[in-house]
Amino acid sequence: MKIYNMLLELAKKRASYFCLIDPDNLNKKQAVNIAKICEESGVDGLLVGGSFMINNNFETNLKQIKENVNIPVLIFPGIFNFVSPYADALLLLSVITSRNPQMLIGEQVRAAPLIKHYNLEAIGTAYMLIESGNNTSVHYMSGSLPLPRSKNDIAIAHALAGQYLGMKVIYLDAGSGAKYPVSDEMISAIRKNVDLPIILGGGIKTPEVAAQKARSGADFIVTGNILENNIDPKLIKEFADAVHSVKR
Ligand code: 1GP
Repeated sequence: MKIYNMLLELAKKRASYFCLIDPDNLNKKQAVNIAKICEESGVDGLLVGGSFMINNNFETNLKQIKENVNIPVLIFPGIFNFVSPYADALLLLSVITSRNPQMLIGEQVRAAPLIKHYNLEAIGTAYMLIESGNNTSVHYMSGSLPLPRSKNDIAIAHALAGQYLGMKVIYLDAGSGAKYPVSDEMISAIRKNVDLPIILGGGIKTPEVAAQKARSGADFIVTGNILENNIDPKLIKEFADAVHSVKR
């Protein structure tokens, strides 16, 4: 559990900033360029994946990214066709807010033998999909009804269930391109009740909001969309600095 232990150590000191790279629309050169800019701008780690792939370039881009950066590279699988040895670890997501058995356990069963074959570190992740004001790809592709954004009590119960089931991290996601990120109130309600590290993503558009979510109790802030269209190294650095300013 090398990467998981590293995440725990990071979370003890300060909030961390991860970038999500969706490799689908990138060629090898673009994927490497984005990954390097992230590393040089202070990003703590990369998630690679997406909820939908049209181009068959996941593994090629992942391998290129892994070979060109030193920060941890984690697979963030939408569906578990995306198991590959070219990563430091894989977030083994179960969409615990879903009642779709394929997303709760079916995909993971398909992935497990390959994870073993590659001796890949799998980090059991209680993935919670939160209503976000619009219908995002992950809502649609996972066939899951998101958890209502104002129902903190239901969110706490799900996060606790994830913890008691032995999962290693909570991932609170409003979905890529979310209109509204997960609320500060929901993050702090979960933080007060659950000991696991919290990863938070979806709809984070400014460094200020990223820092606010970290202050509310999220340990790892993830952004994806801000990397698309004209990646701005200065903005990435502002995100990293804002998130890193939140100490524990
Ligand atoms: C990762 O879904 C997020 O969990 C990424 O969201 O693309 O909206 O930043 P954005």
